[in-house]
Amino acid sequence: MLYLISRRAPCQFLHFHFSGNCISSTKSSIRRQLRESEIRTNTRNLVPLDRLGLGPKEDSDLQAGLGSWGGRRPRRHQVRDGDLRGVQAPGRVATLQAPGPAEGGDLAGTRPLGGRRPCRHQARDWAATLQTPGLGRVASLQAPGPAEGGDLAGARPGIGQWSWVRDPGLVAALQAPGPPRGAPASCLLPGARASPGHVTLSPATGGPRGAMGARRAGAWTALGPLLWGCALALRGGMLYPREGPSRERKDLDGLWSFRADLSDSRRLGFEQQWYRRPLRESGPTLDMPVPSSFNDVGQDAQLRNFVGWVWYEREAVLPQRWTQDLGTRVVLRIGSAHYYAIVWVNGVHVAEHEGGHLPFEADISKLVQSGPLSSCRITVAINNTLTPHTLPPGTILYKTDTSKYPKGYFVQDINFDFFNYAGLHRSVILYTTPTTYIDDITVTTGVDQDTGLVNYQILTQGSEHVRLEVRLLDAEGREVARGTGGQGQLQVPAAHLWWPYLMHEHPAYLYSLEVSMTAQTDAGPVSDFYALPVGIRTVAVTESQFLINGKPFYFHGVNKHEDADVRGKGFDWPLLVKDFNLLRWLGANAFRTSHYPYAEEVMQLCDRQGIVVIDECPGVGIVLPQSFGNASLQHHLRVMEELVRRDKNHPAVVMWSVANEPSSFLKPAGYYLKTVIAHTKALDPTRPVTYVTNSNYAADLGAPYVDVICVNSYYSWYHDYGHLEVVQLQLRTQFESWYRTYQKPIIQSEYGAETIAGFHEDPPLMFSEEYQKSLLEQYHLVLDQKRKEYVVGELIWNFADFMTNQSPQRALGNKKGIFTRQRQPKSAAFLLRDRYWKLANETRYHRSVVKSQCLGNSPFTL
Ligand code: GCB
Repeated sequence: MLYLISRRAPCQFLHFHFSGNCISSTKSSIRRQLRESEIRTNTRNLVPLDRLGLGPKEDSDLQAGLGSWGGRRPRRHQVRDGDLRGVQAPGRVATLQAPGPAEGGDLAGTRPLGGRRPCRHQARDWAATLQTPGLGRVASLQAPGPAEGGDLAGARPGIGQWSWVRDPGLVAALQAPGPPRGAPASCLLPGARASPGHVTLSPATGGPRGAMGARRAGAWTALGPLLWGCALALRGGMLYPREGPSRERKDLDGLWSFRADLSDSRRLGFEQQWYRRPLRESGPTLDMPVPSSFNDVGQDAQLRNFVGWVWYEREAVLPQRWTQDLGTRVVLRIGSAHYYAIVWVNGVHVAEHEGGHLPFEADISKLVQSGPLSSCRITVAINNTLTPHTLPPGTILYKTDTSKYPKGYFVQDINFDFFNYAGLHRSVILYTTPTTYIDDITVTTGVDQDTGLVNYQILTQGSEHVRLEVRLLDAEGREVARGTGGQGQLQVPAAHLWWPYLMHEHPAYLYSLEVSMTAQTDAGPVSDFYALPVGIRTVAVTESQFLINGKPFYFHGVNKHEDADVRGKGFDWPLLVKDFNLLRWLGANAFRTSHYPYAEEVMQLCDRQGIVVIDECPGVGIVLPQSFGNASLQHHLRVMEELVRRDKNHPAVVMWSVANEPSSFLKPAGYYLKTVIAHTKALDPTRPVTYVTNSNYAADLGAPYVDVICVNSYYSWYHDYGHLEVVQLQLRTQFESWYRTYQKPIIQSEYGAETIAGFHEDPPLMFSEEYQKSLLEQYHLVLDQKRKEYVVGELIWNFADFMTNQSPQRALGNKKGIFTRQRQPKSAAFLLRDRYWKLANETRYHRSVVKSQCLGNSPFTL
């Protein structure tokens, strides 16, 4: 149910750097690089992926990205330009893509749709919701007048007609027919105003800096029920496995058997069906820790750089009840397998999943309950090959010059700047639920005066006849509200809001939503129980501010990586706790999950400590034209669905980022980014959406669709090397150009300098600790001016040094960390620490309260 149209910026200059080989580039050199890459990607793909349909898709994909859509019929997402686009979402919403160019028309007046020219498709009895990109919110619209026809052919046949409006840059969500869930056919949020391409909260509505406007809060009360009702429903939930009265959990962390398929074809494992018997019977195996990347634990360069299929296997002993009680559902959950995974249990194929960084599951009850065995053998084959259509994309380069390379030689080429670690990166878990169970919970929150509003929607599986009860408990375990049924709104008088770290005396206040389900089934009564942490907070964006709970929020934080010695991207509790202690020491209140979703445990800690998150999907390195085609787009939409499904209930997540540094100046990028952003907004109408750009403001084709402009720049590093004196001028120009063009808040989402810890040079020279500090200081001078206007955040690149591919530009990885890879501070960490605590003192909400929220001594005093 989305409709978005761009205001295109004229293409003038291009500023661009490829991650990893970062250089600023002229337009022609970019074209040359792209041409070369194109030639490279036309080579044959890695054979084993063909088998999975991961190999190169039809040429039409590229065509599709460039405007004509051919060949393959998309599975769920119709992404044809020139047509309405429908997404089958059970009982809920569908996505409409507007054809052709925008016709304009302001969103004037208070009457929804008033003053605007409705076009082709109108509907009579459809409730429509209108997403305001500047707000990350929704207002409800009632379709005007009599229907003029226009079926949504193909999308939801027979259901009815659709209403949409042409508003540049506006996202409209259409609700399936039937009574809108308790929501009044209201108008735009009071005080919202619209300009082509952008709808913003006027100061009068948002309240003066600092005050929660009563009218806006009132709108929340009215719109709350609609808000959660209009999010796209995803098939199947992905609740984090928690133990409880009705659920057990068994972690399969530890040593697994491991074997890389070193055969030339990389197919040996499939040809010999290694999943049918214990892996050790197929040949020599290694002990492999899980969670961990496989790359750095051995002494073998071949394994470190291996591309293709690796095989993991582990026996799991199951409690007797799991295998004998047919009322128990046993689920296998893999937290992250990079990149493509196939899973067998006792030799039976149970799951297949594309993409790292996100969990997937298989119900294995039947398998484990069908025989006498009390154990099961879990086999996981993982392929780390990246193609132009994976996320992140990559290319297999075949080196065919036999005077230089052995026969069949190939390497994995990537356009992103971190090592392509692979393996079982997060825990593999077995857990149980009853066979009738709570499948998913969606919570959105609002605030009306001092009353907290908790809107919930619960999905169950297994029986139509369930009874649901919800209780909201405060941090002391006292019940503060209760409700019944699959959806509703809980009202919490004098609510404790969830505040970011350092913004409030008691940051990160969490309630617990306790959901109880009971059902009468043929086998007798069944009950399930799930407790979800809930933070009550609002997020909004104006023309120049990012508001949390109606107060201006300034992101002073970091970009991170999941990266450490030996374990690579493997999840590790001590590392996680150390990183959070460092963040608090630093006075950081935010980070971006550059450049992929982090472990669920990381997000939980952010909720608990008040660290605000810009949640980024693995859309990094999308630079080749092929990667903007149909196949890539479909996959990207699916990844966003998985990400939103996983992280939607985290109060710490305040914005989605759909990509990092895509070639947003390429022609197909506008449509591609527009579609991914619109889809993300449909999935979650409560949060702003962005992507991170390094394109020139005048060339970027996706910027019209984002709520917040996130810009990366490396002045005096990737160009004007060593010339710190130009940083201020260039940075000021950057901010002013972007703001003049878009009037949206801006985050400096990356800046930094490579620094080898212990290198000292004064006057500063590149790579010395002094140079990193001086460069940061130059940035800070401009940030201090612009944060008084419209810059709403600064995120240093990077929190810690991290591993990359080998290249002449990288001395054992990327060294832009303010901490080393072993988490020891460089001089810049102290500089940043002074700054962040100073910023915290300036921007915190409750001025009267002075409390150190840091673990050690802190300068957080009045
Ligand atoms: C960037 C990328 C990041 C790189 C960084 C660098 O713009 O977003 O992935 O690591 O630059 O250090 O070059």
